[in-house]
Amino acid sequence: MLYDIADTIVAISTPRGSGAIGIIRLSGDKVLLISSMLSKKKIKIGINYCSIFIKNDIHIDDGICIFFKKPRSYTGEDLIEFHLHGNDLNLDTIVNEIIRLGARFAECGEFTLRSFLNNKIDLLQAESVNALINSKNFYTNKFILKSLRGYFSEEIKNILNDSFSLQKNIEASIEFLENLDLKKIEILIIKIYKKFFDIYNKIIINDILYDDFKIVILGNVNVGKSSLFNLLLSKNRSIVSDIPGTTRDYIDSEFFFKDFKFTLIDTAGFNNNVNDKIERIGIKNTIKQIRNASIILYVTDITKESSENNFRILKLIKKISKSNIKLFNLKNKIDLINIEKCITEKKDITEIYLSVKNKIGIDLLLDEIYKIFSEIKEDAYIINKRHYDIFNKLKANFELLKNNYSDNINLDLLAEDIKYIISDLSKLLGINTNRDILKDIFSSFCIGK
Ligand SMILES: Nc1nc2c(ncn2[C@@H]2O[C@H](COP(=O)(O)OP(=O)(O)OP(=O)(O)O)[C@@H](O)[C@H]2O)c(=O)[nH]1
Ligand SMILES: [Mg+2]
Repeated sequence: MLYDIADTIVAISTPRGSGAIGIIRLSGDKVLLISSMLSKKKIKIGINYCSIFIKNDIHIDDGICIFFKKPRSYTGEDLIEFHLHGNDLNLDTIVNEIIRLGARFAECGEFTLRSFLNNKIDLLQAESVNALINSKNFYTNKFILKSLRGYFSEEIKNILNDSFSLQKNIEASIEFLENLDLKKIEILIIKIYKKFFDIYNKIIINDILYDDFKIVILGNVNVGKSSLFNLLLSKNRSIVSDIPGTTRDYIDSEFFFKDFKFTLIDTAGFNNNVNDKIERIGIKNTIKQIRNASIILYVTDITKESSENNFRILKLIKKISKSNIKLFNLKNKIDLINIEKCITEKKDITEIYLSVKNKIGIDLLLDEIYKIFSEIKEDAYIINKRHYDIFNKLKANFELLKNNYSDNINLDLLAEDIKYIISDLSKLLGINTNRDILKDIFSSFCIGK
């Protein structure tokens, strides 16, 4: 069951703690009445200066109150925002007073849910609101904003409308064979198939863009991992020494590069004969880091490495890391054998010959990392796991639709295929979505959004 959307709801919409401004948001039929009681004045549409009074006329704050009259508000209902001083104690007290006056606490994401239920936005847009709030990467935001503004939804709606036309044509042909217009059905199938794959080729499900983007530095003891970590961060964060096994635990730090924010992680080196208990724990932690990594920098010492060992370890890393991992083999310490910096591609591994100590070849590495992002086309759409699963089902059904048409036209099969396609396109937009699924999606939002 979804919560009662007839209630008037209230929440603090700014983060907890002390702040210059704290915003309390109210939505529903009673907002005007409650706000007038709270401020002892008549609230007009737009900005109102107001004082806030609680029980027995205690004057506790001054601020502004903005009234958005339905349907021209975020939720599509009457909505009021109080912009007050950002003191948790005051804000909590005022929220309790608002509840005493007839509102209830908003559930997570309930303001956005109401916006969705009142057809202000569709589900793809609602999910983009949450993605934008939680985005960990500046570069991601312009892609998310595009979905939030409805461009992605427009493309999906367009295919959905064509799918309805196709469905109508197929059903009319099944019912009255004299209506059978194979040419028209074929044109429509080709049209929606192409439109779908145009979009499918633009979608990216990628933690590179969505999540905290983790770059993990791995390798045997003493190869120069901590030296690289410090060099990239431009500070001596990790201890460097010529004693093998200097780094025992992993160390992480924020790493800013151009428009991107990463988490850079230095790890304990592997050792072929792990006999120390702490070292074993270090390696266990390293394996955890490999699983969460988006880029792995596997560092080797060019004077000591064996290609057999490298091959074995790289294979192992690939096995336990994410499928879309970007893997580098950094062949360090070229200064010791006097060779030039260079870069080569070997299957899906990029090899870079460099010297961390002498700062040679680091530019090659940074250029490669930058490329991973800059290669993403401007017209890409970033999607989440829910969308990705639906897109893959759609892909299979579009293939079936096309095959069922070209093999030997069976109208009943085509009708079945298009029914699934319409159902999945609708799921993307949140049309006729089961309330439990909605609750599940919106429960990951924060309170007050
Ligand atoms: N000649 C040379 N020495 C380097 C280079 N990079 C690092 N070193 C040296 O290699 C030694 C080990 O460096 P670290 O950065 O501590 O290596 P590590 O991989 O973190 O080692 P552990 O934490 O023990 O696993 C230090 O003496 C570094 O100065 C390089 O490019 N050339
Ligand atoms: Mg180290």
